Amino acid sequence: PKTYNVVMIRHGESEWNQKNLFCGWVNVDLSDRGKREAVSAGKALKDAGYRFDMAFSSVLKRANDTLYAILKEIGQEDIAIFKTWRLNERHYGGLTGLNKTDTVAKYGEQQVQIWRRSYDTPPPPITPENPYYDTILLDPIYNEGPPRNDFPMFESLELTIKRTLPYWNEWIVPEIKKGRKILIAAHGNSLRGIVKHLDQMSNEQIMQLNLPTGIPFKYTLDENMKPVQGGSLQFMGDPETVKKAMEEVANQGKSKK
Ligand code: DG2
Repeated sequence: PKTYNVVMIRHGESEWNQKNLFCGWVNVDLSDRGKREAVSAGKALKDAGYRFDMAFSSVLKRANDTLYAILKEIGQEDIAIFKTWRLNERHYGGLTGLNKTDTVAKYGEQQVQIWRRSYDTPPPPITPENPYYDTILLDPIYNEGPPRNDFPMFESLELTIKRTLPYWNEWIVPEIKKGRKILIAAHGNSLRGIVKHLDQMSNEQIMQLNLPTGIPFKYTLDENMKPVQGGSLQFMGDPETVKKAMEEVANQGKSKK
C-alpha cells in the first residue's frame, strides 16, 4: 500500500523562549542556540538523505529562519516556500510578553498549565495596555491575513486548530497525496494541533505533549492520512536528547526551584 512521509519541525529556540516569555504572535528572532539547533536539524535531515519538493511555514521569522537554515544545509534553497498566518503560533492574548516563571509565581503552576496546555481554556485577551498590542496589530506580516474584522485577541489550542486545520486539509494534504515531499517549519502549538489531529488524540492526551525546539519529526501516513500501523510522530534525534528537550519545555511553566 502507498504511504507518504511528511516532516515537521518546531523552530529552534527563539530569543523569547530563551528569556522564558510568552510569545505567540510577536515576531521575534531565533537565539544563537536556536540558530545552531536549526543548522543541526538541517544536518540530521541531510545525513538521513531527505529531499523536499516544497515547504510550508508561518509568517513568523523564527519559523522562516529555521526553514532557511535547513534548506541551506541540504542544498535546497530553491524549493517553493508557502507562508501563512494559519501556521502561526497560538495567539497568547494577555499573556503575551509576560515571563512564564513570574506568571507561575503570580497565578500558580496549575493555572499556568491550564493556559499553556488545556485544549479549550483560552488565555485572557490582549488589551491596548499590553506593550505588544500595537506591535502585533501593526506588523505588516499580518497585511495578508487574518482579516481585520476577525483578528484574534487570544487563542486556545482549540481556536488555533480551527484556523490551522483548514490550511492543512486544503493546501498541504493535496500536495502530500500528489506524492510531493513536504517540510513544515512552524510552532509548538500550531504543530500540536496538527499532531492532535493526525494521532486522533483526546483533549486530555494532547495536554501532555510538549514539542521540543529544533528537532525534526516525521509521520508516515497512509492514503487516508492516518499514521501507518498505529504509528505516531517519530523524532529524528536520539531518544534521551528528545526526552530532555521535551522536559525543558514543560519546565518553562514550573516555579523556580
Ligand atoms: C511559544 C510556546 O511558542 O509557548 O508562544 O511562547 O513555539 O513559537 O516558541 P513558540 C510561545 P508554550 O505554549 O510552550 O508556553
